[in-house]
Amino acid sequence: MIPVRGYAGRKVAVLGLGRTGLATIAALEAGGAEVMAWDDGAAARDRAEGVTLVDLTRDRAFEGVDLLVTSPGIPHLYPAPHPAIAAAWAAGVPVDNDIGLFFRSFATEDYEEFDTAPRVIAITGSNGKSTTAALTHHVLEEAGRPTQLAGNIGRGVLDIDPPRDGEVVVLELSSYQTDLARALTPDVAVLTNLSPDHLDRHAGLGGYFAAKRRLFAEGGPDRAVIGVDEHEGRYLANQLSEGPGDDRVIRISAAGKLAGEGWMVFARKGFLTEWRKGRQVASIDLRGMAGLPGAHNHQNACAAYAATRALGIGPRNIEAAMHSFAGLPHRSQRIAEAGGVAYVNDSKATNVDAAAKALSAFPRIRWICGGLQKEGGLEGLAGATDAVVKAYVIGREAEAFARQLPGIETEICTTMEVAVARAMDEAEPGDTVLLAPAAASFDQYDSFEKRGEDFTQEVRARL
Ligand code: UMA
Repeated sequence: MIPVRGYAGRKVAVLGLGRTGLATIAALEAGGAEVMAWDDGAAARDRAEGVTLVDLTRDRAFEGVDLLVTSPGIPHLYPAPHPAIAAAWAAGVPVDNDIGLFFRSFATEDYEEFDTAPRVIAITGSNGKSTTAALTHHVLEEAGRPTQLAGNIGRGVLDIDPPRDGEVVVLELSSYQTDLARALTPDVAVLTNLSPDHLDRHAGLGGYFAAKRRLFAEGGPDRAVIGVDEHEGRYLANQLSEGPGDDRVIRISAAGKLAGEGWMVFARKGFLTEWRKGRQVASIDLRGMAGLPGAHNHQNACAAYAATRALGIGPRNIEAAMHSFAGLPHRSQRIAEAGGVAYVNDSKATNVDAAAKALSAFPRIRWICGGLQKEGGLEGLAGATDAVVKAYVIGREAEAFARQLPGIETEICTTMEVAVARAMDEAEPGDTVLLAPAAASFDQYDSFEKRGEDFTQEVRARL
């Protein structure tokens, strides 16, 4: 755990008692703060043993309080601020999150004893940030660097162990986390890509991009790795560069060759290539890397390559580590192969953009899709469904979902059980049965993980 500095003997309120809240309370108490906490859910309050509970929505709850620390899943501004957050504002109490506390508390006096100061790589983006973070962590591990992985990927950032000599902490950060943090000072910051997501929490795409951009605020990272396949990435890279040859910015792309004087890493036709000062420095064949199928994973490979190159890891070490990367569960995860048919679980494709990327990674797809639709409908799938032989639609609103898939043969299956059974019955050698829902899971499951596990179970039960 990273003890929080600067609040010894002071009163701190914590809102939310999930992974973030519990790790934050432990880290605040280790730093000597007096902590009180609240969660709107009775079950979460019951689970929080030994925590001083105070209803932060009651009158004068913030009297004498020095700070409110909130959790990423709790709206702090849009669509409306949580009442406790609004009450903290009214009482003049600063509001921060665990990420802000982490960046204030990470560096300690112990650094003086270290030969190599610890570093932080922070990774954000709409899609691919978990895979990029896990791959970056894996490359560092394989290269023999002490490293830890935390953040949106599932471990609260304050939960990690104090850094060792030469350690690299890899953080996956969501827009919820970057939006609110009062300190954001990674050594290397990464933006994988940008496409609409979480628009309700950011009042639209502009607010969403603004939240992610905070990671790159002027005077921020020593190196910025930026996906330039969208306008926003190109704009950000341009804003951060002094000129075309400024190699504090590493531009990455999976959409084609990048040209110029600067530092670039791009993937094209299955090859990753690094260029610096107008010359090719290294090239890696990504084809056949089992943990990184498809152009979207090649973009993740470029981001992880650039982030680890920025810390001095050599191309051949990175290549070897990429070969041994197993991929993450629920993200283009090959769960079985039988009778020439591959079964791939991409339950994490909760939005249209992520699903479109998965659909471009395989030929001849029997596509299991559907669930709780996000804003914007399925328009983003136009042109992305060429490899789909047939769609097997699940979800409570399966018929409405199927109506938005013109030009594709569809079957309303509603449940995962039926969808898997039908897709398996009809699959031929060379096909891929792909779960890439293009929708959230909450109409039928607690989480995308549960949906992916259900798919895996249904497939395995029938093999
Ligand atoms: N709660 C309230 N009031 C509310 C809303 C929630 O009291 O109005 C309480 C809930 O009852 C619950 C607690 O807040 O007990 C949950 O807090 P949380 O939703 O912030 O969840 P954590 O367990 O703290 O997990 C969070 C991230 N969750 C979200 O951003 C929604 C986790 O990312 C992250 O791994 C974890 O911190 C550690 O950093 C998950 C996620 O879904 C994977 N992220 C989103 C995504 O990837 O799309 C952004």
